[in-house]
Amino acid sequence: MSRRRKALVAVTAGLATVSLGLSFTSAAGAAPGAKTDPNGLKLVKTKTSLFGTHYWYQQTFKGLPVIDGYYAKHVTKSGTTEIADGRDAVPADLDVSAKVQAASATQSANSAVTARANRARIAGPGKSLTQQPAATSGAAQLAVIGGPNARLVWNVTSRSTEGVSRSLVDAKTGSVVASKVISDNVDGHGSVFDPNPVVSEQNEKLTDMNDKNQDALFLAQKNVILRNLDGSGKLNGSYVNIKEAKGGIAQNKNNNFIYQRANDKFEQVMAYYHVNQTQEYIHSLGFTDVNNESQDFSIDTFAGDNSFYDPSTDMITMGEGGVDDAEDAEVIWHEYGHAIQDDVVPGFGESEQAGAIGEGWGDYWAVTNSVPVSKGFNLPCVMDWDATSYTTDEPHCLRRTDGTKTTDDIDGEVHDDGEIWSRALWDIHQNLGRTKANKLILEATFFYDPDTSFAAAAQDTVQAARLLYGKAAAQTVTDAFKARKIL
Ligand SMILES: [Ca+2]
Ligand SMILES: [Ca+2]
Ligand SMILES: [Ca+2]
Ligand SMILES: [Ca+2]
Ligand SMILES: [Zn+2]
Repeated sequence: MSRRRKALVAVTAGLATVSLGLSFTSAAGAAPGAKTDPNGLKLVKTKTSLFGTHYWYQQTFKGLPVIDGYYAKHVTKSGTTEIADGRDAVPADLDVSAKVQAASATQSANSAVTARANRARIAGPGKSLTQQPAATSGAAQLAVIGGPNARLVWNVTSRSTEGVSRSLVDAKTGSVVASKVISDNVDGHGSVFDPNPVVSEQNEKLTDMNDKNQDALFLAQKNVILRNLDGSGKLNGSYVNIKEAKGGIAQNKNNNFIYQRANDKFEQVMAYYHVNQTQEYIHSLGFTDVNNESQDFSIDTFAGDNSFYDPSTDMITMGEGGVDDAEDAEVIWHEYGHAIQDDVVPGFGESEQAGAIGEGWGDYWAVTNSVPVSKGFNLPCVMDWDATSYTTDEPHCLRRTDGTKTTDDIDGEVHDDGEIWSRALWDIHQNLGRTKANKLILEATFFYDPDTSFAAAAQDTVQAARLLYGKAAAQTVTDAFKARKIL
């Protein structure tokens, strides 16, 4: 967008007239030379400095904000007033009824942002062929551009791999007038358990001690880079948004989020890091539309020893009973597994067997995400650290993915029956390898019915294996489900 020069300044003392150095037209009829604040200005902020008070106004036109149109009044303690006038002239007859719908403007804006982000990657250093996620966006707002090309626009805020972008879409013609990155994605620093202290320290004797800091647990912490943060100084980014948290949301303007486990903010960092990791992994498999959004989390806000995904609010709540659930990445990944299925198959889990598939998949997703960092330690054991609070046998596991249940053992409880499903997935993982297994299982999920059965979902999985990797792989997958008496 081309902009004309801003900030013509008039200085007055006492009651002298404010002189505005540019011609200005607005429906509200503010005229040059007005003694008081011109109409069409909305006070947005008042700041106090050593010298005085600073009033910042947004220029408006027929109630809509004028993009980049500002007006500031600096009133010093000695009684002088200084005006910084950054208003743009808007023709009084400009029509402010949109011809283009908000949704279609949003779509155009997101396409422009996605295209630019992709060009930047190809041109940039260390070019990567990994497909990048498309831009997502918040609500579109009507606004006005002033100046020589005055027009009505939709102001669309989008999020992409480049960060947060602002696009202006002509509300009459639908063309994208301007689009720019207003805040880059940034890297932060954090400290986490990965996946949990029992596994990383290979120590089944560790205990919670009511969330106390302990040397052994401090040693289990690992310093990590927190990628894809939006730069707001909060744990908010492309794939994760810590929306609510006991004791308040972690904030640091330099994006440093280093805490010990007794600090509840540690769990916020855990959720951010491990969900970002798992989304980067999903993208590395080629998927660009698997819960490809900033997943909301509510951390340590449930006193019971349970965590849950609520499809009605699209929020994951992490409980703090026993070991704080978010101290174990496998609890985070299990819940995220539910969010994935709800995103890919709207309303997923309507039948008991679909519910069991959800639980089995969540356990499997926890385990497969642990594989790269677990050095082979008790891989099929689910939630090794969280389970120290409520199990006595070693290894401590909430459930396992290498059980021997078959459909003969169905008891109608989704977590119990989920072990039938997770074992089949784990066999596929063991026999075809992690990458192939996760690619075909994720692909198959897109074909599930919300009220699917073990057998129908197994058929979808066999079909995905056949199309991706051929007959032999399909046979391996079939065998895994046959061993569970699913097929
Ligand atoms: Ca904790
Ligand atoms: Ca717990
Ligand atoms: Ca606790
Ligand atoms: Ca584990
Ligand atoms: Zn679950």
